[in-house]
Amino acid sequence: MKHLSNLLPYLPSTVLLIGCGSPSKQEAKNDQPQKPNVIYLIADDLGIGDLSCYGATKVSTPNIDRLAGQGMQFTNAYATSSTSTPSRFGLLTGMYPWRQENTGIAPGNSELIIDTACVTMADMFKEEGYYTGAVGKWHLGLGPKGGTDFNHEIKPNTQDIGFNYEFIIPATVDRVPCVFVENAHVVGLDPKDPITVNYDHKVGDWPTGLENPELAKMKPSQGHNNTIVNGIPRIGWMTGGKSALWVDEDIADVITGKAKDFIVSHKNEPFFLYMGTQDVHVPRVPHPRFAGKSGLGPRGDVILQLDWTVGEIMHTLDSLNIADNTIFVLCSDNGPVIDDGYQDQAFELLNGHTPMKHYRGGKYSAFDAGTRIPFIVRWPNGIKPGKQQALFSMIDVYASFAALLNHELPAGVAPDSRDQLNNFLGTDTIGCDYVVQQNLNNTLSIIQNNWKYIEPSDKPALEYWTKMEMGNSPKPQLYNLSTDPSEKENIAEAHPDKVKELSALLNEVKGA
Ligand code: NG6
Ligand code: CA
Repeated sequence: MKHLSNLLPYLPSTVLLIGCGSPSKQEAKNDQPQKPNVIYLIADDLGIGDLSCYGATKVSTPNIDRLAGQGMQFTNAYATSSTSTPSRFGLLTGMYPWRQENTGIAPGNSELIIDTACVTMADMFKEEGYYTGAVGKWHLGLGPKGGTDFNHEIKPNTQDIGFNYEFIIPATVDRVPCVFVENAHVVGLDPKDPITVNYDHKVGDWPTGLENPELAKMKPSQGHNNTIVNGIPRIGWMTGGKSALWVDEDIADVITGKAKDFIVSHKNEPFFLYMGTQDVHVPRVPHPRFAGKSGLGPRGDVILQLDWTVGEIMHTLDSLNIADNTIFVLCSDNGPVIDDGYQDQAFELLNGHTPMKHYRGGKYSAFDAGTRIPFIVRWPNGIKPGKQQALFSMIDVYASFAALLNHELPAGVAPDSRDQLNNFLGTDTIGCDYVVQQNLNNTLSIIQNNWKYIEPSDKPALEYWTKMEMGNSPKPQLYNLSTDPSEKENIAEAHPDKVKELSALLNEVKGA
C-alpha cells in the first residue's frame, strides 16, 4: 500500500470514509473505488514542438491543450528509442528493446516480436481485473516466425500478450498490407481474394511506384516506391485483399470510432486502452475536413486531426461521466521528422513551425529531439494539474502503473522498468536518476543530472534517407543540457571524469 497515501487527497470522499466507520463487508465492497481506467494514446512521430501547449504558435491544438491544462505536462520526458517498434516494445514489456534482437523497425509481415511468455503491461492490467484493448497502430509484428499469414486466423496476436480486444494497423501506414486486423482476422477480407505480402520482391501485378510513377497521387521523396495502394506507393509489395483495403483519409475516423466504442462498451469495468494513432506519420493523408486547414500542409493538417481524435476521446469520457477516474496519457513514440519519404511539402510549408523546438536531431537520432517527447498525464481524481520538469522515461510507465495498483511484479518481469509513480503523478519533482536512449543504429546515450553522454559509434553521422544527424561519432560525446540544450558543444575532452562516470553507469545498465 506504499503509494495509496499519495492518492488520498485526490480520491473521492467516499473512498476516504473506508475504514473510518465499521461498514459491513458488503458495504465496504461497494464503497471500494473502481480502479482508474487507463487510456495510453501514443501518437506517431509527434514532436515536442508540434503542440500549442508546448509553445507551438503556427498550429493550434486546443483539445490537447485542454488535456494538458487539466493534467501534468512533462517537459523532460523521453521515449526509450528514436523509432517506433523499439519504443513501443520498451513501453509494453518494460525491457530495453536493445536487449533483444529483432526489435528494429518491423516490416508489415513481421512475426510478433514480443514473446508470448513475456508478462506485458497489458497482462498486468488484465491480472488486475482490467478489460484490455489495443486500437490503431501496432508495429510489433503478428503471427509466428517466418511472417504473418493474413488469410487465416493470425496467431499469435495481441490477444496472446495480454489484450482482450484488438483493432489494429499491423505495422505503419506506409507499409503493406494496408488493412486492419480485428481480433486475429483481416477486416472485410474476401477469402476468394487472399492477400499476399512480400518485403523482398514484387508479388502480383498491382502497379508499383518504381514502374508506374505516373500513377502515384503522392510521390515518394525517399524509398516508398513499391506497391501503389490508393494512389500511394508503399514500402513492401502486396496483392489481393481488395475489399479489405483501408481508405487513408478515413483511418483517423475508423480508429477513433473503434476506441470510442471500446470505451463505451467497457465503461462499467476498469479498462486499459492502448491506442496508437497513425498521425502524424507518413503518408500524411488527412480527412477532407482537415485538409488545407492548418496552412502548414499535410503535416500540419494531421496534427489538427490528431487533436480532433484526442478531443473525441475526451468528449466520450465526459459524456459517460468517467473522465475523473480515467488516467489519460498522451505521448509520442519518437521525435519528429519533416520529410520522411513523400513529397508532401512538409519543409516548404513549415512557415516557421519548429517540431523539434530548439533540440538537435529528430526521429532516428541520438541527439535529444530523437527521443524527447511530449508527455501528458491527466487524471482528475489523482493528479493536481501542473508542469513536471523532472526527468522521466517511458520505460518506467509499466512499473509505475504496477505501483499504482499495488501490483507486485515477479522477478524478471519488466526488468528495466522502475517505479516512478510519484514522478508520473507529478508529486516527485526530483525525477528518476537517469534515462537511457537508443538511436536507429542502437547507439545508446544516457542522461543524468543534465549531463548527457553518447557512446562512441562507428555508424554513419547522417541517416541515409532523411540526412538526419544521427548523433553517431567515433568519439565519446558529452553535453551539458542545462547550459547547452541544443547539444552544440561536445565537452567530453574537458570533462574526462564525467565521461568515465557516465560510460561506467551506461555499462552497468547494459550489463544488468
Ligand atoms: C523508414 C521509412 C520511414 C518510416 C520509418 C519507420 C523509408 C525511406 N523510410 O525506413 O518512412 O516508415 O522507416 O517509422 O523507407 S516509425 O516511426 O514507424 O519507426
Ligand atoms: Ca514513430
